[in-house]
Amino acid sequence: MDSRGQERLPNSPRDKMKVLVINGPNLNRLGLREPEIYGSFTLADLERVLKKEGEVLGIELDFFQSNSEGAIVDTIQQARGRYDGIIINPGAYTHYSIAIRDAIAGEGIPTVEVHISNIYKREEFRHHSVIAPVAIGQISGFGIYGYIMALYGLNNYLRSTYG
Ligand code: CA2
Repeated sequence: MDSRGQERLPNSPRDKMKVLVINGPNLNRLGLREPEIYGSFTLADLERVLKKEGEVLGIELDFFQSNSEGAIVDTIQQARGRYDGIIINPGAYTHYSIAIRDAIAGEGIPTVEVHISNIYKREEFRHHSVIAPVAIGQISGFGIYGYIMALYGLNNYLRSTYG
């Protein structure tokens, strides 16, 4: 809903485009542990960098991190009508959360999946994503820069699809 209580339309000229960035379990530890895999940027650093990039593109960004599957599902459900797109790193839920996959598919909000590490170069159990088939695309292996790539990809997708 927008400020006048109207259903929000994707990329509506009425107000600024809004994107929600969701980070799943353990990503609150970014920069604090395993820097050789996930780098030395903290989650707060990532949010600051993305916010700035959003300003360049004219996109307002909100951020959510949770270690709980249910909280992530609730957040995706509540995003309908409020956000034009979602960028999600579902963490380990990537590999088995049918609940998060169903929420993304059910709400129909264009969603980009991001992984900091290259999941295909790691253990075999990380090679499969149950989220990928309901995402518009997946970015994996570019460190936190992958979130910026996702923002640009989503921006282009939304403006060319609805603009
Ligand atoms: O590469 C990614 O972004 C992952 O989504 C990260 C998940 C992992 O389970 C996926 O297979 C790939 C794990 C997130 C753990 O994040 C930490 C960050 C810093 C320190 C410790 C954990």
